[in-house]
Amino acid sequence: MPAIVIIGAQWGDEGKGKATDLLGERIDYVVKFNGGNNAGHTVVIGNQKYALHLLPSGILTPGVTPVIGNGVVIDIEVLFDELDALIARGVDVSKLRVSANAHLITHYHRTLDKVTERFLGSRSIGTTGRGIGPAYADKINRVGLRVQDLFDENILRQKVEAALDQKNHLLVKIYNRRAISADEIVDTLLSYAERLRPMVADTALELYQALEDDKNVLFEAGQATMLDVDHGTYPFVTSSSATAGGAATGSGIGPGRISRVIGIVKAYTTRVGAGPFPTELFDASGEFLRANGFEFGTTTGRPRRCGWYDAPIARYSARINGVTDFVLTKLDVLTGLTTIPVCVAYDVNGVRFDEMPVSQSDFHHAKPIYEEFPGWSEDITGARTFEDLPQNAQDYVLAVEKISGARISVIGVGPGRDEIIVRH
Ligand code: 2SA
Ligand code: GDP
Ligand code: MG
Repeated sequence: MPAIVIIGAQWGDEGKGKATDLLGERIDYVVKFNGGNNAGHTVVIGNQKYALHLLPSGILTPGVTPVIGNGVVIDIEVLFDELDALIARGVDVSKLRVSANAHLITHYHRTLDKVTERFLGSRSIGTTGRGIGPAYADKINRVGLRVQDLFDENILRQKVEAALDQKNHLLVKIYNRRAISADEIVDTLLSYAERLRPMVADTALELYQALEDDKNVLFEAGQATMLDVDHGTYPFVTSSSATAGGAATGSGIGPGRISRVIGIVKAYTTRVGAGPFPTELFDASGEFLRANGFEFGTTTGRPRRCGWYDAPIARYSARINGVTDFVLTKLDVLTGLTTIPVCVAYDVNGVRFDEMPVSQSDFHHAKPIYEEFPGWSEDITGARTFEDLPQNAQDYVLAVEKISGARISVIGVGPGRDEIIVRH
């Protein structure tokens, strides 16, 4: 039975949480496979708003088994806080499974994230400051700590000491900070072990068995294609695999199991943090999108940079991820605009690019080539079929679909759970 992957097709915050929630009732397992508490998924259910960071948003659907896969980096304190907040609101979190192979974010990762960003100055990435990059760097450097290390104090101490050796040198000598004590880190981590123990599992095996038993497994990406460490706008990316391929490596299932890849794409574009963004707006239109779309970071509260829809990015995402269906979110945010520009290609120093340029310097210099579509002023939040939309909104969706590389199966017309149009 199918493994379905949900990915962000732009720079994140496309509304992935809502798409997961939409599929939730048919799903047995929801797996987070990359990133950590840098993610922010907002889900609105009735008059309740939930902001999830480390937990997959499927945790809100009764009966679903949420899984944190090996590809995730876990800040255990944040995990417990998030679980406690959900428990206080009556959400059943007892089924959560956490991979024994997932890596840990500690105090020194958070510290390094912040001091490195400060040190980079004008070249900083604009990270969320949650320790994500340093934790993945340790993983790749083979000095990371894993969930399973919490259950062997000797090993844990050796690993923490090895990891701190170099870091303390850096912190003290280069960044002029105090050294971090291994004992402090070990004691804190050990204090989490007993609460975590019953959740820890061989999640790759459990997911294999679930798929063998014809269960429906949904993989929920954090961040997005353009923030993927391999396929995004490097170095202005996060440090994990946010594309569909990451679902396999970040969870331990075979890639052949994946039968559907759902790309979530906003009807315009946003980005938080630094890096190139060809359709970015610096005028009243950008303010209009930010205010109407409430474009502020779910995790950090930072205002998001806003711009028009970028079709070459959608096509790139469709190709890199093997997108089978797009969910086009936030169409309602465009209501009230007289004309809506859509970027159909780029001009790079006089040369037309129909596809994302492979050279980052070309992408930094890319100027959008726009086609304009007439807008609409009718409130569309009550539309539940495609035909309920005003003609201009229908035409906008069809035009965007034609140039984006996959069919648009669902349209978001408001933040609420039922504010959607299902086409296919
Ligand atoms: P990091 O912290 O190392 O992952 O930052 C590296 C870059 O990745 C971007 N990034 C994000 N972009 C959009 N949304 C994210 N999640 C939160 C949200 C962000 C927030 O849902 O709103 O609250 O600010 C997210 N996480 C990481 C980040 O901006 C850097 O450009
Ligand atoms: P994620 O990171 O992709 O999960 O997205 P975020 O939750 O960070 O940001 C998406 C925001 O858009 C959330 O506040 C959602 O409630 C909201 N949202 C999702 N779909 C729609 C939609 O169709 N219309 C409107 N107006 N808001 C939406
Ligand atoms: Mg988000």
